Amino acid sequence: MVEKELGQGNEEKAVLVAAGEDRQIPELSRLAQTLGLEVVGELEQVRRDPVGYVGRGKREELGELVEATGAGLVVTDDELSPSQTRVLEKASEATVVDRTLLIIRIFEAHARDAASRLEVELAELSYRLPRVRGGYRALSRLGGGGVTTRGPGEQQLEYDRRVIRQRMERIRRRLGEERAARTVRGARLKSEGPPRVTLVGYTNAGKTTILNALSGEQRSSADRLFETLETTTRLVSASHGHSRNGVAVVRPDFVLTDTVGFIRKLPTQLVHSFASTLEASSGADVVVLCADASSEHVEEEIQTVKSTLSETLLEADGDGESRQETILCLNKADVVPEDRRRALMMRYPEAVFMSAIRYAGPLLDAVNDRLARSRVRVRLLIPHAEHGLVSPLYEHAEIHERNDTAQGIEMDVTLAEPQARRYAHYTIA
Ligand SMILES: Nc1nc2c(ncn2[C@@H]2O[C@H](COP(=O)(O)OP(=O)(O)OP(=O)(O)O)[C@@H](O)[C@H]2O)c(=O)[nH]1
Ligand SMILES: [Mg+2]
Repeated sequence: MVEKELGQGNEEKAVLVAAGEDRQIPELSRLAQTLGLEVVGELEQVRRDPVGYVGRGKREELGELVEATGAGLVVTDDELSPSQTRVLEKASEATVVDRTLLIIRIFEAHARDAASRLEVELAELSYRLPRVRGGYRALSRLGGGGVTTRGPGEQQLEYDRRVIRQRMERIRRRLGEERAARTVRGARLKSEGPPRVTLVGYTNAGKTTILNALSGEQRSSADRLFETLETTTRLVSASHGHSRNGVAVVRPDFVLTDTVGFIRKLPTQLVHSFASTLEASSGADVVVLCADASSEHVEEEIQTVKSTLSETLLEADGDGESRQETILCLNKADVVPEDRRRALMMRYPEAVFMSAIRYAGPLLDAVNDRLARSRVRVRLLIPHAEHGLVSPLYEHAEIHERNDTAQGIEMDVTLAEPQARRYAHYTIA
């Protein structure tokens, strides 16, 4: 049997199949729709079947449903083994696309910059590698065409696998170089820059909308899953803020980073696509965990984000800067019914409730509070050789006194605690 590619012929109609206690047909349906598929049927089963994902009886039912609806695609809520895929394709006589391939295709469609495209390609290749059989069309992209027209002999398959591995190796190298460059830029920001705030959260929670609201940017936000596939950093300056009760508040500027959204059952092949998201959150002074308060599964979504972050942050750089603040931001309050809203406020008493499309001020206040709460007054002695460290202080700190001495520039300043930590080397009694 020859595998077909997504989105051909009548392959815009899909039947969804979800098995297992943790199945979520509505989310799978949104994923499918994000890719432009029309969902024409749904089938669920409590238990996953090792042979064909769903049991024999359900598979027969699936075949009938596919025939009745004219669907060309079957989309499953979990990643399948190659043999499960074959069993399901045989039973349904349709192309089977599992959750992993579906998400990879969405990432592919939404990747905008060169790095995200490489990350997605790497994900697709590692998904494909154990599934290579004769006649897989996607290979033609690698070998400049023609690869798939040859026979599916063992030698050919070995050749295909080798081509894939070589390509993966080259992509990994390229991404490694970019990562190194990012680290250098990051280190500079870290020592000199204003405090860093990072937005993380489930896909579609409203992160980009929040970035736009706070920074006056116009990044693309849309009611699609995985709209953002790259991290963006913007300066939020005090002038965008608002004074409380007309009293001018001394506030440091901060840089705000928008990141790639998470999802439950995240395909492991896509870890590279989250590298910069994870770097941005491990390096942040304040992490804002955004959640869609109107989602029926908001608790689980918050938990998914927390556990994905903590699993990966455990391995993050141990430079001792672990005093990270987290703010939970429950967004889309405008579409949350009153009783649900009260329940969530009880459940998350510390959370900031707001609607980013109406007014993101409450979050700005919370961030500024965290940053201001920790403002400290210190005396610094900055050697003349490092006078470049002085000018950031004029931008982000309150200067009480400055004396240029023989040893260096002596300064008495008040600044945000995260920033003070960066100047710890230069503190004097
Ligand atoms: N009703 C309502 N909709 C909102 C609010 N904030 C964002 N949205 C909508 O939610 C959808 C997703 O918003 P995005 O800002 O793209 O979400 P995101 O977290 O960046 O999503 P990804 O980039 O896909 O991870 C868009 O249609 C927004 O207009 C809000 O406060 N209220
Ligand atoms: Mg976004």
